[in-house]
Amino acid sequence: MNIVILNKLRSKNYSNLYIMKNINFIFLFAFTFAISFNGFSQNKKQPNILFIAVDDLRAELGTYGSDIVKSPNIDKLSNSGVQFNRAYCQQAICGPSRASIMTGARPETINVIDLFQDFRDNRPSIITIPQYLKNNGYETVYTGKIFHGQYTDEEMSWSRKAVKVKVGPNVPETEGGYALAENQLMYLKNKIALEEKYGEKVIRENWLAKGPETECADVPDETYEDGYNTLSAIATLNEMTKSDKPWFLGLGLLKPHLDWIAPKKYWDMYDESSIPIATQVNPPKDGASMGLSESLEVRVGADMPKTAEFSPELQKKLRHGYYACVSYIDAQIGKMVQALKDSGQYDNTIIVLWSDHGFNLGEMGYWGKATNYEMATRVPFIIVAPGVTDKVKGQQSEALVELVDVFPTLCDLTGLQQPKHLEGNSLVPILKKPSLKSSKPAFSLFPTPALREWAARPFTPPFRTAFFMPLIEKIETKIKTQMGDKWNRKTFEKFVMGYAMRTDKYRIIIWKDRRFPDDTPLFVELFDNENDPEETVNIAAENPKIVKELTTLFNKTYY
Ligand SMILES: [Ca+2]
Repeated sequence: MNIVILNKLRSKNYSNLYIMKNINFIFLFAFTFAISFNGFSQNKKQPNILFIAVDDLRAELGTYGSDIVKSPNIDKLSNSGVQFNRAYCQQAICGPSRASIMTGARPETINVIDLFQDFRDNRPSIITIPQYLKNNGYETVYTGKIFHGQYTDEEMSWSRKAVKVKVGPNVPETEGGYALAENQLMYLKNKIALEEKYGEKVIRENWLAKGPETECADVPDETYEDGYNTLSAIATLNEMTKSDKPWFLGLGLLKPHLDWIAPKKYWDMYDESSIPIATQVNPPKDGASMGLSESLEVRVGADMPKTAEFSPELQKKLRHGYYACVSYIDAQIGKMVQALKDSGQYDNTIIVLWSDHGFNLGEMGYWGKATNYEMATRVPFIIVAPGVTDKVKGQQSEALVELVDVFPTLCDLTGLQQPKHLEGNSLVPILKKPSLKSSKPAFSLFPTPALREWAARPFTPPFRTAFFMPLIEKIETKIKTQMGDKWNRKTFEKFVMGYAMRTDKYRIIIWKDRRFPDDTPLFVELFDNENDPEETVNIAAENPKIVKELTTLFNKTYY
């Protein structure tokens, strides 16, 4: 019965996107031998770079002190290089964070502060990491998600395409990202129901059609994109090692980004009943009302409550899904690093592992990533640099560092001059001596998270009137109550920016109208992260002297 409905729905052409994806998936790779007579080179002058980007991975891993999360391969990687314990993204959402690390420039510099801006429109001639390496004799290639969405900078950053691989007959097709028929059905039914109610355009443009938020299916790793992309990255690596050219290989893993879908064997690594849930579930006391949204992105799943709180059982299930996804991508990282070792090039390859931002799994009562707080801005970050980190491998750095530091670091490690536009600092001194202190604070920003969570752009008018309307009204009421006569929807939607600065001891978040940066801030939050690591209380009002000092430091170092 279900299959009949499913086929009927399919025949209505409801899922072109996914069919297209599957065509890619089964595309037969025509194997051609490009025989190189240069032979294998073991002693290249310039090192290769394996650049592993993980989507929405928070710093909750074995090697970051978690007793719950199973991440043996990342833990091993950390023991082979230097782990940064206080690394921060520049904006806790995919597009801006990725555009920033890849260009080595801050989100405002490239004017990418939401998911719908292309840095090439704003800074057409800015140089990206792979582009710079390509211009300096590197082969540059990626699989999966390195840049966000459609802004892949195909022509300028990359010298070649990744190898497409053939997967076996035991890999099922997915629809809506789901492998199980009942989940595919739930996705299609939900999509049709929503389109009938709100119109096809609203649903498509706001990405509101989903199936369940989680899936546990007994399928091979290659059923889902990360498993496939890892195979593709390994095949590409093996092809590139036939040449003498140094290479930059980006492996962009899509999990643990929503939906929390992973093969069953990774779910089986956890006992759901013993997974702890968040205990600090309140927004910061006296915190900014525009600082937290209402978990809209997670709520969009077909099986999720649209306005109600999440029960403890649901929270355990969601965490279970997130952790299964972490173990799934961890296994892909293990395969990739093993393939690098098998290729004979491990000793001449820099490995960078990073995530574009963290994620709140119920902490502060919030499920999502769009904040200026510690949990969402802090990221796991590990560098293995042969010849540099060998003597200090396994050490961990407590220095404050930023993803914008990656570009200058890679320049130093490859012996290339740093392009002039770079806004970060090389981390090579810290890689050589991980006990070094920070030389600067770390900066993150986010425009009015409460009113922009979804894609970091102002909610579109149809989105406001679709099923999230009651939550959006709740958010606006909170902001109006706190901000009084400063409230103006247009201002808060379009122009308010939260600037976060993390120092050794504090996090300050200065909320400003971007049009008037020299005016008195609209609101200030101050957290004592040394004594209040969960950022439970805004202590700005009682500490005007510290606020003044940190504001001065911010004005001096950020601008
Ligand atoms: Ca992301």
